[in-house]
Amino acid sequence: MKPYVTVQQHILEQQRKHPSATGDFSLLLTGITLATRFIANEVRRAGLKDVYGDTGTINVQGELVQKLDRYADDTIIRCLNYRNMVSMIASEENQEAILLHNSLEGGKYIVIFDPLDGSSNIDVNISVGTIFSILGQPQNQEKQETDILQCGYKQLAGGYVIYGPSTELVYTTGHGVHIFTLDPDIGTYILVDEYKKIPSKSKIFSINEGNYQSFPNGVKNWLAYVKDEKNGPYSARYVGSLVADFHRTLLKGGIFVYPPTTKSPNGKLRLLYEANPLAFIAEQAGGMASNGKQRILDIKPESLHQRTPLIIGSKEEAERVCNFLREDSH
Ligand code: AHM
Ligand code: MG
Repeated sequence: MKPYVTVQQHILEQQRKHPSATGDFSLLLTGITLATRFIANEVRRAGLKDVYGDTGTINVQGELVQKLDRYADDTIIRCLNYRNMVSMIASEENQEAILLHNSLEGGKYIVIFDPLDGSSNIDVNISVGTIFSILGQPQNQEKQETDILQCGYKQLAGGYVIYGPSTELVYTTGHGVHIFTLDPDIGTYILVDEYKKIPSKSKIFSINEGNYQSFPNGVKNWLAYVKDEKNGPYSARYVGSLVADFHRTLLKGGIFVYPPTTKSPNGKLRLLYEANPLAFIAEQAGGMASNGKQRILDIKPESLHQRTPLIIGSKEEAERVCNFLREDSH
């Protein structure tokens, strides 16, 4: 019989592979999993908010009904502000990074996250997610917001939680990609898949074609390729929740593309808390992530909320999109 393994056990096991580890890192990841259990619980009740909220402002506990992204953001911050482990937190919800611990000893880690990705989908009961990226805090210097601007390849961990029909946690610390499902009755994430690999090719493409007119020619040419009978048939799948589109891509293979558009000339998705952690997972799963010109994990960030085009998924499919983009730029 397959043993049951909880996410805490798994993280401790991973940590044993690093003899110098102090346990802080495991504690930090435990803080993140705790936050996502709170958020999963709240997301599950999202449809009831208006019913219990009367005017839409007060919930059954007599508290102000918060927008779910604000709730998710506050919850993650509360769950991470423990034992001086985290120096700085940054998220999509806050313009500036939040400095938690400025002492030289405390604060070994920086955590960057998208608290509730795809939150515009909540109203229509479609999966949303939390994405997180963990970086090391440069030591022996005054901590400053620019410490966050590290290339993605320096991430210590990256992961996400998808709040779908079940709540699933996917993470990597650079030793493979591991997937857990939350058992809502016992409130614990249980390991369901270790060392997950993306199928190297798969005929699924995922892109918001409503923006077709403003795509670069390379993307238009690639779309012509996937729709050409002799190369297919390809299936089109697009949720509009990055975590959901990526999770499908991880499990079934295929390619997700968010190119530059007239409205978002640098792409729409954020480098530090959307593209980087997912790129780390994609690469660890044998896939690929690029902005069309370079590896996502090699991009040197210049600002916290910087955007990037994103081509992510099965290696063969991602390379094909990049080749079409390259051909067009000649
Ligand atoms: P948000 O940060 O405003 O929620 O936008 C991010 C979301 C992603 O989850 C998703 O991949 C993308 O926006 C969808 O964008 P579009 O509606 O332009 O297709
Ligand atoms: Mg988002």
